[in-house]
Order: sequence, then structure tokens, then C-alpha cells
Amino acid sequence: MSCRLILVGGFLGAGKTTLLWEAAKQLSSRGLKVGLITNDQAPDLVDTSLLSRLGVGVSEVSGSCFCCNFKGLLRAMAELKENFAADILIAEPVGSCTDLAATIIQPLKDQLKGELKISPLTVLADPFKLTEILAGKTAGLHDSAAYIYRKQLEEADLIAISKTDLFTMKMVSDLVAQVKREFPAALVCTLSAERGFGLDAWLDVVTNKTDAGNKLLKVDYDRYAEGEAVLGWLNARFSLRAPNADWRGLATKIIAGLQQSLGERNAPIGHVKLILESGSQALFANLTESEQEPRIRGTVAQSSAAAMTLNARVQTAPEQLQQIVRETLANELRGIDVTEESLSCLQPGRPEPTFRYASQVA
Ligand SMILES: Nc1nc2c(ncn2[C@@H]2O[C@H](COP(=O)(O)OP(=O)(O)OP(=O)(O)O)[C@@H](O)[C@H]2O)c(=O)[nH]1
Ligand SMILES: [Mg+2]
Repeated sequence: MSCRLILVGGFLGAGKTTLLWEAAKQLSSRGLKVGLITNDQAPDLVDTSLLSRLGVGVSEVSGSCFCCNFKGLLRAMAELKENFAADILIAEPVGSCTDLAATIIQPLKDQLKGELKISPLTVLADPFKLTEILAGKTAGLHDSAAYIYRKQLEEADLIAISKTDLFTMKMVSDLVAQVKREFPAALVCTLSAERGFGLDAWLDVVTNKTDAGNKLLKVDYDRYAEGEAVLGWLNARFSLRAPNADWRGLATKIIAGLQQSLGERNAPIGHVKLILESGSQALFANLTESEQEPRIRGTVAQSSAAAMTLNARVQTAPEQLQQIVRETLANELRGIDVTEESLSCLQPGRPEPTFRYASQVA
């Protein structure tokens, strides 16, 4: 039976994983078998831990983006089909990735003819950053990172303005009009995945249409590489022990401490996120530049042990990011027994796609 792939791209922190979570819940309740694919430059991914709590199949492609590890993407798709009988796959590429129509969608069309339906490429856009980018600004990003943001919008088959609950209806409708003017060939929709606004309309498009990867871009790979390389990328996992610890209070202190230290060093935040798990409970904390305030969700009861996964994408050198994270944890977790189980900190390398198709596959 043929399977469907929905790709949800968009810049760091745009709300992709939140949308995957809500979409998977909704589709599962309709009786569909959903498989989710996460992607990152390194292992120990918060998104994978979070989505795994849904009870649907989740496969992680880590170590490089989908376009540079096309075989990894194919393996993940095959695994979800075989092990979970998934008939609908939703994949989230790395937030700093672009050129997906040429490097993922055309190769998939070519190599999996008849086996796979591909939905219109969705690019999620945070309304604050989108407003700035459309005004010709850089949304607090390095010039070359803003270039990636713009390329993501240019190649979208469907631009989905996310987090609309943070804007007034008038602001949303003005933004929609502006996006339609600038990107007349793209479908445009609005979403608040958290509140469920616009979810059914988006699902209607991506579960029915198969018009994907219509826009092949000219991409300056030097600029693209620079836009990724300005980011420090840290993934780490820690074991925490303390008698009767208040985990929510600690997660709040860690995320606030990171926000303060990064602010003091003028290091713009792409996305800092953590998941803290104890037994069957979990809580999540996120920090994005546009939201200003950290967001903490979920609960973990007082207990003596927890596991924490932390991912940070910040415009700073990786060595500095690593130092800030270690110092902040040392400051905020006094009295807690902390074991660093793993830590990788890197600067993303130049994107070298496995395939890059210059023309559209029918
Ligand atoms: N207000 C509001 N916040 C949202 C919504 N969707 C996501 N967020 C918040 O935006 C932040 C980032 O969400 P994610 O879903 O992790 O974003 P992402 O695009 O997957 O991030 P990366 O994987 O790091 O690129 C989190 O704090 C979410 O709670 C929404 O509909 N409304
Ligand atoms: Mg994500």
C-alpha cells in the first residue's frame, strides 16, 4: 500500500514539533497509523524524547540533516512502515535547512515512484520573525541565517503562519495578505497548533494534496553554509539526583539562567529546549527569541531522580555555548548530584546534499 509523507519545515523554534504532536494525535484518532521522523545534527534530541511519549512510532535521523543523509531518511521511513505499519509519515527537517524541494522531494519522487505520496511542502513561520523578515529585516538573525529563512519561504508549497494565538485577528489577516502578495504561488494558512486553530484546515490540505516540491530554488551554498555555521549547536543528556527535588522549579531556574547568561554575552537564541523526565512524567521548557519569556509545560512530581535532555541552538561559538551551559548548570543545580551522560557541541558543517535535482520530477 502506498504511504504518504508530510514534510514540515521552517526555521528554528517555529513550532514544527508542536504541530507534529497535535497532527499525530488528530490523525491517530481518525484511525490512521502515524509515524514521525525527527532530524538533527547530533544525537540526544529533545524532539525525539517528546514525541516518543505520544505512543506512535518515532524514528530519529541524527548526525546530519535529511538532505545530507538521504539514505538515513529512507531507512527511517522504511523502519516506520515495517515496524509500525505506518500509512502516514510526518517528518521534521532541521530548522536551519533549506533547498528541500531539490534535495529531498525530487529524489523521493524519482526513487519511490508509485510507493509514496508526498504532500505539499509545509514551511511553518513564527509570526514575529515572519513580520520582520517581510519588512526586509533580519529578525535578530545573522544576515546569512535570515537568507536561509527567506529561502525556506520561497520554496514552500504551503506557508503556515504559526502561533496565531499570539497575534490579534487583524494582525494575522494583514500578515496573510502580505505573504500572499510576496509569495503568490504558495498556499497560505494560519495555525495555532497549541490551541488547535487551523489544524483541521491544514490537515485537509496535507492529507489530500500531492502537489509537492514545485519550486526549485537557486541557492547560494556559501551563504547557506555561513548561515548554519554562525550557530553553536549543543545536545546533552544529564542524570540528576537529589532527595525530593522540585523538578519544575529547577527546570525553570536552568532555562532562566541560560536566558540571562546568553543575554549577557549578546548571543541571539535560535531555540533552547529541555525535557526533564522522571518515571512516566515529563516537563518541557523552551526559550525562543521571539517569545521572550521561557515556556514551561508538563509536570514531574517531587522525586529523587530525573533524566534531562538539553538542546541549544544559539548564535555563538560552540565552545562558548558549552561553557555557558556547564557554568549555568553548576550555578543553578547546587546541591543536586549531576552526571553529564553525554554532550556534543558543534558548528554545523557545510551542507553537502546526497542528491540535488536541477529540475522537477513529474
Ligand atoms: N503560543 C504558541 N506557542 C507555540 C505554538 N506552537 C509552538 N509554540 C511554542 O514555540 C516553541 C517552539 O516550539 P517547537 O514545536 O519546539 O518548535 P520547532 O520548530 O520544532 O523547534 P526546533 O525543532 O528547535 O526547530 C515552544 O515553546 C512551543 O511551546 C502555538 O501554537 N502557540
Ligand atoms: Mg522541533
